[in-house]
Amino acid sequence: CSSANILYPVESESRELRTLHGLWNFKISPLFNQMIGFDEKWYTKRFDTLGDFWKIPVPSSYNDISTNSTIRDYVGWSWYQYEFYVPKRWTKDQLNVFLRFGSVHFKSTVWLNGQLCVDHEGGHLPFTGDATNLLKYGESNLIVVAVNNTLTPDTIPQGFTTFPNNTYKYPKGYRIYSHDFDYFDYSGINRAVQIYTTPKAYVCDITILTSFGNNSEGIVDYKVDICGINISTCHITLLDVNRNTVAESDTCFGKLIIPNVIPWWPIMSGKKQIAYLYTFQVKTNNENSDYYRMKIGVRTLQWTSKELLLNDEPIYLRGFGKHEDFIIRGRGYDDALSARDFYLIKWLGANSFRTSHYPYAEETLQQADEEGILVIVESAACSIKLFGSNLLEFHKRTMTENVNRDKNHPSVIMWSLANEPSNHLNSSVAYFQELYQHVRRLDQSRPITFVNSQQIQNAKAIEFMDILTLNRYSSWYSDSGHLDVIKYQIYKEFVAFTKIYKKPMLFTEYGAGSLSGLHSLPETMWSEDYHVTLLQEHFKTFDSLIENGVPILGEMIWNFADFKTPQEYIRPGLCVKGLFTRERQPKMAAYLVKERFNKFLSNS
Ligand code: GCB
Repeated sequence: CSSANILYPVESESRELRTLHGLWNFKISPLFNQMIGFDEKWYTKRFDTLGDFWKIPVPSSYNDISTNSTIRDYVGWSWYQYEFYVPKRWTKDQLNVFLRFGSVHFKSTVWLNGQLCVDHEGGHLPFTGDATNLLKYGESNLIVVAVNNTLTPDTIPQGFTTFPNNTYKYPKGYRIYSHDFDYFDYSGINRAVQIYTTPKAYVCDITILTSFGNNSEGIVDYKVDICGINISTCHITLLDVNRNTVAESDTCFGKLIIPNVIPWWPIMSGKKQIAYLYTFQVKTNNENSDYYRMKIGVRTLQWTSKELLLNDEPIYLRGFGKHEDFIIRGRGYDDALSARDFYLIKWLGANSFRTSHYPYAEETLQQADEEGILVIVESAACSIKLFGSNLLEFHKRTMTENVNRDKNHPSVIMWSLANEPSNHLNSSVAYFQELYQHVRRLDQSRPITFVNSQQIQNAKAIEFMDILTLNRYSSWYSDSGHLDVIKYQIYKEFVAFTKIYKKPMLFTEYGAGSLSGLHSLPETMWSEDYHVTLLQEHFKTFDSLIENGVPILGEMIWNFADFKTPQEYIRPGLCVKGLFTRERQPKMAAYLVKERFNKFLSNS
């Protein structure tokens, strides 16, 4: 009953959409009886009849909702359950009903009324099941989701479970679970759960590629896939913001020409009209037509050995890495938080961010399209180090899902295959070469990279990428306290990388931790003053790289806001390298960055 149908669900005159949000029933399986839910068929039973259950909101991570540390730190099979009604007027011989999850971390199996509907592996990406024949129309329905957040050496990202033999130190059977990334691995149903209807023949995929012709024409090459029933004609209409038709066609595959096109430009590009979006409207040509609408921007993207060009103009990226992270809800998607973040991004004068270290919610990319913010979409492969063939297959599969999901966003300008993988081993070189080719086949229109932190002699797989990247914590993790070495070290490394590989390089991470309100003169580590001086020293470095014609593509600070980490003694529960606190209030460094980023606008 599963379906690859992944288009963002929308309402239209042919479709109804409902969210299944609220307080769901929640149970966890005991550590040493992990299969109990399957053995006892929890997917057929109401949890309130089984006892020992919690209430957990959806969407939200489950970890920080309750006061119970077992739930906070839970790794294994957890179970969610919800009851909902489906209207009588939905009749299954006339329409399809799909059940869609925006993201469940990590692995999930979904039952509807006791019957298997869909399963999926990989957090941060959506999946859909066909619920048409499983629902009870005009009656109450029971949905049960089993979620397992255990990461292994064969998953993206990787996790490791060991049972130490040392009974002197640990009780018998003690489990130690670890991973190499530093963010808290928030789990559960993190994004929207929706059911929606479509006619029997329905639009199930759209692919758009835009360019410019002569005489200010915009060109939209498109392909619309219809599923369910074989229909070969559609009516396509392209509307401007006033809902006036600017181009039309009667084929599902073709080209639209827009006279006097208004291009999509990123924010702060000095253009009067930024982020202009047209509406691409599809109507299937049959008796019971399906209608689907999607916003698109007309822009081009090219990359050379020196530059990244958007609409033929060089782009310099001013931004940061972020996290989907907030108090209580963890990685649970929240419109209020997302809106606040975009206000802060614009306040800073930034033009870009990287979805470190996993694909972000589709709603975030839609807002980036609307606001003209450029996005590097990163896969969830953070800190991978063992490169087996299972991992490669998994990685390829998630990249396919990711490109399919995000291919039409004008804001998405680059794919990042991974963050800080080991890439010096022969196995990793072959791995990234094959992965690059896979993604290149899926999308020819965007540059592909991974984010490198290795020294030049070890950064071997970076040679196959279109863009060079570098994460460096000069005067923080190395030469702590020595603010005077930053320019000396970073400048040299940039020149060396770009000379050898003859490709432009993006500085993807640098930064310092600071505790909001902690001051020290002269500056010392962890103070806001040190944070500011460290950034200033980097700014001087970037300015001289630009002045001397070294091909630097941009500067991205680590991190936009403080975020939660696992428990450890080197951090107070959070990575505090944020320009903003976790509550989204500015630290001193944010004012400095605002001043610098806004200068780029006055110079453009
Ligand atoms: C890095 C990682 C990032 C960490 C950061 C840090 O290199 O890419 O995920 O949060 O360092 O603060 O340690």
